[in-house]
Amino acid sequence: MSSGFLGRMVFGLAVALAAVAGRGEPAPSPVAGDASAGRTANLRNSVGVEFVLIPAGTFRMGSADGHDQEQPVHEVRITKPFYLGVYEVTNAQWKAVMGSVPSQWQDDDRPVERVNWDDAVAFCGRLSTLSEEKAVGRVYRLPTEAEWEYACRAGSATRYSFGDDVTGLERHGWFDGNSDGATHPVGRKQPNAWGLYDMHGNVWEWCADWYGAYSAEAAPDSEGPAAGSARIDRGGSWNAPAGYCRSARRYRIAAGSRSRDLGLRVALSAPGAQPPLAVGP
Ligand SMILES: [Ca+2]
Repeated sequence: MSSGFLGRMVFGLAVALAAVAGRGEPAPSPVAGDASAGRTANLRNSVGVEFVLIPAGTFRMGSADGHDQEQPVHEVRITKPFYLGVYEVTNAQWKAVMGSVPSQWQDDDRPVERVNWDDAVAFCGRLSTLSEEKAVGRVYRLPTEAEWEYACRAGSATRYSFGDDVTGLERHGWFDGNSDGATHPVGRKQPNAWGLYDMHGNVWEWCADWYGAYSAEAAPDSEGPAAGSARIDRGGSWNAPAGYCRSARRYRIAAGSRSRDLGLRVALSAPGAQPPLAVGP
């Protein structure tokens, strides 16, 4: 039951600032001396998870014409740059850290799925204890919901990171209109302006927070409510209608849910990320 979208319904920098400017989209205000030097190389860790540095900044979270859960639209400040996975965590990466693959579709380069919130947190924890990661002090975690939407928007204020026109989703993500009923290898569609792939669609992605209603004001670097009864996943999936893949769309879900359309993307606080082990393309 929990393995399908309908089942889930029941519960119902270093970024390329130049590229952002080139698309005519507003860039967030970077932390002085951090992102101002333009694009820096992505970070790639010891199991091949690649990260891009997301600059600090401010954005409008939520959507005035979306679901009630997305309102009120409110300003959120992200005060520190952080690293976010360029791709969803793949089966190969999950296996390298956890030893086996739980997914319905097990190809190395497809996103891992059928992992619940505790599994996702355990992955981050175990990844952080690998000797190569520990040696450089990297502590991995799930992104907060605010970080996730901020990174998905990549400076945009539109329904999707690429604009308001839903027809663009075909080029940017796997959803129920183009997926043929399955996950797809990560990174095959176009990235957003900050170089992140599959933020719209393919698999939903666990966030760190408890689910809670929005308020008109949010504390900087909000981590959501202190307690709750459900977690959050974001971004829609291969099994979701286009509207569920919007940047602001929230999905409230039990922490114990394992679903073949739900995976994760990993975050890393920037101070622990130095020095990079390897330089990406
Ligand atoms: Ca996704």
